[in-house]
Amino acid sequence: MLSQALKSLLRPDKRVVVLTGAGISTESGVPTFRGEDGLWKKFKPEELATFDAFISNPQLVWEWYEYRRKLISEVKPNPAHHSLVKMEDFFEDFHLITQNVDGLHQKAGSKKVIELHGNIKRNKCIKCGREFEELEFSSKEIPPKCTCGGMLRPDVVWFGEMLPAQAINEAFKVSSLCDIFFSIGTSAIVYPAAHLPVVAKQGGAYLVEINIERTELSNLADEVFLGKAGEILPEIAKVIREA
Ligand code: BV8
Ligand code: ZN
Repeated sequence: MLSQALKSLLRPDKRVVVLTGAGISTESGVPTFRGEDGLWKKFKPEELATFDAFISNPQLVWEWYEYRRKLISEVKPNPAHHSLVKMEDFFEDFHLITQNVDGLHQKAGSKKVIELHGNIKRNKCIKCGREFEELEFSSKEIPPKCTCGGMLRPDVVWFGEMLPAQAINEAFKVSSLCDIFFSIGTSAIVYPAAHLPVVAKQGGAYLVEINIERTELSNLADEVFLGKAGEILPEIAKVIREA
């Protein structure tokens, strides 16, 4: 099911970049942002995942993240995440960029992960910026307060907020230089992440998309695999092992 063109590129010396989105975690049981089982149907993520929503209703937004953190703490990586660990070991120059905040790539054993949108496990103070990995104290208040008195928020990138500069700069750099770019389980509509495959293509990369449906990116891709990441990636990892 892989084209000869892609098979001939799957060599250790090729520079590979992978971009993942919520679709790679669905088979672990994490609902996507926009699918029919999208998070919290009554709200659009764009309405809840914003600083304004948090300031106008900190309890609601904090509870939403607590609900998601609990859900994520109970799920485990799926074959798609594990295949990417094998690919990281196979290619000398491999970068994994994720839009996800669920930490499942790290849980699966991926060593180098560029987290564009932060990590749902981490919190930070909106006043002094101090970061708190897991909640180091069980404060009764919702949301909890920092030692400086400031309110804590999830350390994720909300809509309208800048992405961590180091992460997005590195992501653009490696995407512009790679030989193969895999866009996996993302609807490719959230910017600036959605621009990365375009930059890769402009840099001469072979663009591969893996998704259960076609997206805005499909027409630009050199190869589109329509199907589940948890089934397709192990196939690709198998071809690599036999290479
Ligand atoms: C920025 C963290 C500006 C939070 C996330 C108007 C007003 C304000 C901003 C904008 C605007 N118009 C445009 C923007 C920019 C905005 C944007 O792009 N909006 C979109 C909606 C148009 N972007 C931003 O605001 C970004 N910041 O631009 O800053 C700025 C500029 C200068 C100076 C100051 C500021 C910040 C974006 C980051 C937002 N945070 N997450 C949280 O998680 O709570 S984004 C959120 O969406 C998640 O990270 C998610 O990963 C991401 C992208 O969605 P996907 O991952 O693609 O998930 P989705 O559900 O959409 O798709 C899943 C896909 O998987 C589907 O295609 C499905 O078919 C597929 N799938 C399902 N199952 C499988 C599968 N594929 C394979 N196998 C399966 N089994
Ligand atoms: Zn503080």
